[in-house]
Amino acid sequence: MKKRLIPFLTAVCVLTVVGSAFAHFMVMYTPEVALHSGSDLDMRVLFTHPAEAGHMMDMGGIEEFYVLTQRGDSKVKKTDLKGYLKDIEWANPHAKAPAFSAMIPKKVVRSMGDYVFVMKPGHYFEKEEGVYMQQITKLILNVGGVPGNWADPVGLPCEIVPLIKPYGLWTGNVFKAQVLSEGKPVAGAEVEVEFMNHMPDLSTNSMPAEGTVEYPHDAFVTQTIYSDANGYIAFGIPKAGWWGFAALGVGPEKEYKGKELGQDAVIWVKAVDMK
Ligand SMILES: [Cu+2]
Repeated sequence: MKKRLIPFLTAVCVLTVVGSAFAHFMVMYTPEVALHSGSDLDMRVLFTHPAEAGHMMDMGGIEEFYVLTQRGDSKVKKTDLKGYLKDIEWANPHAKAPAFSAMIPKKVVRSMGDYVFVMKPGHYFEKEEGVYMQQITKLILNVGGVPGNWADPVGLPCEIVPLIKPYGLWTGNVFKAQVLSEGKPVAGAEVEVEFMNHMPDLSTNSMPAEGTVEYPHDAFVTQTIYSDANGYIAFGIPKAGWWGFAALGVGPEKEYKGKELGQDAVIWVKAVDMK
């Protein structure tokens, strides 16, 4: 779908392409993942199609939200963050849905090292396909440049574990990672990759109608890669900004309320241009 269509056409497109050309992505977002020093973190959690700002979905609440903090050889510290969640409505130009904000105070993000944020949403029912979806999502942030547990599996039902420092990516780097289900590599996992084409606006809790990338063809909107025999994926990052990776249906739970469940593993990374 071409971007910057007149609003009426865009609305029609959204109605016709939902569930086909664009991928659903849980988004856990804060503007910066490489921090010089500890500070308050303004976060948002929403369920959308990041390549096009129209469609929003109700994630069904949040079951788990926490951060694992670690640096050097120190012990991993787990901090529950559910108490910081606030209900909001995320309103894109053509759709809105319940979402969450969280102002995580500096006392949580104070010391140097890595911060692995984990968010497990509730269940979303995709009516068109008659299936439930649950995307367990990670976002990894660093304070002060001293590395920590970014390459360690969290131990989630399913997850994408980076093999390249996920908060220090240049444009053009290859993002390499391993897809795990219950700690074991998943061979041949289908992984969807999307660019955050409409940057979230934290002041209005919305994404702008205008994207930053023009797609020449629908095939470019959602990139698809497969994990190899040992569960590894590799993706050359072509543009600065935010990139989401979703390994589809790799989680161990396959059913919810008598219906098929797709349990996905999602990770978000940010790439920066060399200047
Ligand atoms: Cu969707």
